[in-house]
Amino acid sequence: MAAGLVLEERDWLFPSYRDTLAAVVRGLDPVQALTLLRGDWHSGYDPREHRVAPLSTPLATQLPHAVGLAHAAHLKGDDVVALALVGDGGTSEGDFHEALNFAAVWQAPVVFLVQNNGFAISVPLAKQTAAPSLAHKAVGYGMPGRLVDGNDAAAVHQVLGEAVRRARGGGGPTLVEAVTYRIDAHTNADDATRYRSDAEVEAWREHDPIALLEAAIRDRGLLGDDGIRAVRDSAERLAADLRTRMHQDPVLDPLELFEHVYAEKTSQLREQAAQLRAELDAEGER
Ligand SMILES: Cc1ncc(C[n+]2csc(CCOP(=O)(O)OP(=O)(O)O)c2C)c(N)n1
Repeated sequence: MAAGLVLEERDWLFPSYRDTLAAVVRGLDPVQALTLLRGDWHSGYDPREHRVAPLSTPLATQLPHAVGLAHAAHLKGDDVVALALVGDGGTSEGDFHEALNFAAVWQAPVVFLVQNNGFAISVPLAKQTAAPSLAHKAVGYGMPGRLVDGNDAAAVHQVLGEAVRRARGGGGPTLVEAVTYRIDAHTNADDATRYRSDAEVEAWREHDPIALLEAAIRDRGLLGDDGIRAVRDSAERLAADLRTRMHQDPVLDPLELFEHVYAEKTSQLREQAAQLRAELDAEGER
């Protein structure tokens, strides 16, 4: 969430497939943000409108894209920053290496935020890397690395804010590792009890970021019971509205499949589209 808050309107967010909340904080309708996961469309929104790149299902592919955009902005003299999000598992991809290397060599205005939630599906971090931390990897690329408690929203906001300011001021890229924990299974096809203990999960529940944020807000006297209740109620209303709208089954034109694959359709795509149209017409006549 903090990731979506540190950017200016002109900046760009490059989310992984997981980062729908950061996209919503950038102003996207949650239904648009979740369209990809429903499988209806490659992207449920116009990336240029909100400056949110399409959610990226193949791990880490968004990182070189972010560097390319940031480098281009830098060359054009635009003070645009790109914030690129990735999971701990994504850091093992070649794209991670290429992106960080190019970013540092070009001093591109890009910030990499690794959300280290301990697991890539069933693979724990210890089987993913032998580095002392993921933030340490920054040293080898020649950029600053920052390690932050990912469950402390204010700390994440501060560290990311500094990194974004640094990038905007010409100071180049930063790698931020935010340490957190995946309380639930990866998906409903994943049985997390097969590779971790209940005790481990319970220990992390004590560090629930929402509860910690609520406590910090109360401690500072920013909100009392009524204010907290109002926030909770509005979140429940948003979730209920989202469930209702996600369950509506939109009527989709199968021929949309061929849209936006390329800026201009190739001859093969046009042929395939014509073939599908003929098949659909034949079905309709049956
Ligand atoms: C290139 C690639 N390989 C494998 C997958 C399958 N896959 C989807 S999610 C996932 C784990 C991702 O773990 P991590 O990067 O730590 O992110 P998290 O989902 O935990 O936020 C894998 C292996 C994929 N989407 N892309």
